Amino acid sequence: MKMAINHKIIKQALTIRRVEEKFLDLFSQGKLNGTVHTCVGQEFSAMAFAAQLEKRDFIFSNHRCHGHYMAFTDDVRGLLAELLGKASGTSGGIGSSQHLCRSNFYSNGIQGGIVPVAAGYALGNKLNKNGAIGVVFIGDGTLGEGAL
Ligand SMILES: Cc1ncc(C[n+]2csc(CCOP(=O)(O)OP(=O)(O)O)c2C)c(N)n1
Repeated sequence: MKMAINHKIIKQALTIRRVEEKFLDLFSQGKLNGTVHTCVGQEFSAMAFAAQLEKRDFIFSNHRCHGHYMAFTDDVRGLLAELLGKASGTSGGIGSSQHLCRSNFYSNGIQGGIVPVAAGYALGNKLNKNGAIGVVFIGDGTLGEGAL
């Protein structure tokens, strides 16, 4: 089977990798505001999901949310500023790595906590009849935690 190469997706996945590597570097220098969990190796899953979504759709992500955020919002500068604790960051510089909130994207590091929140958000959307799709990202280590 012949597969088309989508250069835009590859470029964005490489951007995600570079940003994550930069975060690891900055963290080891003690320059980040808070902790950092990267999504190195998971860049294409972020791109694959984001490519299927529209602006009205929404994502809830977990502690490894940077790639999902960049893929969905394209807001690399906001993410960089956020982890550096700057007011221009995604969450005003106070949320840091795990608490991103902008343009229908939300993240939280409490394992098992985002699924019921996303379900409530989806219910609100359903009541509004806007037809939005919601995606929740969890890892296998989250199964058995909280409402899961
Ligand atoms: C309620 C809760 N308990 C414990 C933790 C600590 N914790 C952080 S990451 C993690 C494991 C996550 O595993 P997984 O979802 O598979 O993601 P991975 O980090 O392995 O990619 C745990 C238990 C947490 N964040 N929230």
